[in-house]
Amino acid sequence: MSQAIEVKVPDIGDFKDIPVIEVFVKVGDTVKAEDPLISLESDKATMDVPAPVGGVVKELRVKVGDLLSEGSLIMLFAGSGGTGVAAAPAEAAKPSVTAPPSPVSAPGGTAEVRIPDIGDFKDIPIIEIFVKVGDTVKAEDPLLSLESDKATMDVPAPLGGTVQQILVKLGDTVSEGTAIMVLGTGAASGAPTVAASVASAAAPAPAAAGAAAAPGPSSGIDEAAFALAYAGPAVRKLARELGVDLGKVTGTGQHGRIVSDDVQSFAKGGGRAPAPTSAAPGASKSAGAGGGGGLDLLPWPKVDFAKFGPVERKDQSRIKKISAANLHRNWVVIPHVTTHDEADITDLEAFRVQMNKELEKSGVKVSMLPFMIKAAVNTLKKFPEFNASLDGDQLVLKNYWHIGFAADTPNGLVVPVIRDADRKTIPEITKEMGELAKLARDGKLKPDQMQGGSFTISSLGGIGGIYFTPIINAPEVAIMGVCKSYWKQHSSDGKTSSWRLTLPLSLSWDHRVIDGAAAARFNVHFANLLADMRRLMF
Ligand code: CAO
Repeated sequence: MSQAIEVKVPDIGDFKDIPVIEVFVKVGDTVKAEDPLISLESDKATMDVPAPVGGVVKELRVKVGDLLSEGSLIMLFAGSGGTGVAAAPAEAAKPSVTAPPSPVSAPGGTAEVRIPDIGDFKDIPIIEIFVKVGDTVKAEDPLLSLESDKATMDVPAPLGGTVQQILVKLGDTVSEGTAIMVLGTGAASGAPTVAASVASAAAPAPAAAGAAAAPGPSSGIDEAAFALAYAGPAVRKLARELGVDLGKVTGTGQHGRIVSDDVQSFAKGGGRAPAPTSAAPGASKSAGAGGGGGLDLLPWPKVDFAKFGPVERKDQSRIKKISAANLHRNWVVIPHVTTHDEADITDLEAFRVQMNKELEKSGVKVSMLPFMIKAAVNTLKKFPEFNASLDGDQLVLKNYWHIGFAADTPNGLVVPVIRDADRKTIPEITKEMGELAKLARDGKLKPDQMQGGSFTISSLGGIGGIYFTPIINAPEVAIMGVCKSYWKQHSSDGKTSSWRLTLPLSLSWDHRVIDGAAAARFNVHFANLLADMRRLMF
């Protein structure tokens, strides 16, 4: 016959009098070993206390709001193991700890830092370790970076402390729960006593191409929002099981914490994460039959190319893989239309050459692109729906003018952003562009240098071509593509003509937001500005 087991709060370091914020079980419930029983939350961390062994809950000794410390009795438990031994459950179970969103340091002790919930990603290689033994880190400081073929994720410190041990090395592959470091977390950091497994919310960093981080491989869940949601490990697990996108759930717990009831109500209300749209070529099923939602494509042709001649295989670069996923999504989701036009830049080119002579000593060499950025800002002010993003049925009109520019790098395409281009002079934009383009080529652009763009210019002017169809950099709604200027004979009356330096323009726009007439007007205004920059003053 089984005997009652006292389940007590295990060793939780220096945490004392911590309020119970959630009780996951009730009397009569059958639980398995490691199932979460209660959740505690201090101002420093949230801890789920798991069942030390499987069994049936006989008596609950705590309720929400009670203050507990190590050794406090939580519940009486009829163990299912049949040994009759009141094992020392408190020793067996380690709480799993999630740092709350506020960047705070933990009290004394040490904590083992584990890879947090990173969605469906598994066996992800470590591409960078930002700290070394002895370093002091604050909560949220990045500890290391992981890179899957879908996204790059920085794993931040869940709490402040000193790095005592690094348990992994570059190239190691890790998954959720892998122990990566031991942090000394305060005065008592010399003594490695607490082995709380610390699982913080990772913030997957949008890695490239100026677009949002790629979603997880198959869940249809916004992994970045999921990782950042304010919820403990048990609630995260429940959300995974129910397919709920935590980022969309409103927390009703203390400080907006998401509790299991929130997840359950969300799921009951039909709030499952939407099924993922296929990013793989031709991988979609025939959802089209259900009402036109899917692409209903033929399977992607599988060809043994070696049958036809020698071949080599080469992995796509990280940036290429990320931009491919983003470009594919943008192309498939956004109804693109491209309107072509041309600008007479004869006078502007003469002015640019003149200015470069004058600026020679300063080392600044201005290309055509900064003028286009200024012209774009002015045009966007006149046509605000181009400086916008769609959010459901609403258009978000931006009162800032952050202009992205596509930069070609040895590893692929990235889109650095010139923030507040409206407030910068042409030489300032030139300088910043040069710095950002260099960082891009060296692979050193930081995510925030590629974020926040409200409109993008893609210039192939230094290379060639006449017209092309740039793909919109979602969630923006338009992109200006320009190619190489060339001399072309123009006539304004059909009788006389002159040779003019002509810049080909290709404006792609989202037809859900913009109409053809507006796009044509946008191009005309933009071209008129380039033809005579004095118009910027009007
Ligand atoms: N017509 C004619 N010449 C042009 C021109 C144009 N529209 N635009 C630039 N040039 C000239 C420049 O004046 C410069 O000439 P000099 O060397 O004689 O001074 C030369 O071409 C090289 O310019 P640049 O490319 O270094 O400078 P930029 O400011 O025009 O562009 C950058 C900077 C980073 C945008 C560019 O280097 C780049 O990466 N472009 C590619 C963008 C891209 O790949 N887009 C495609 C996206 S879709 O896949």
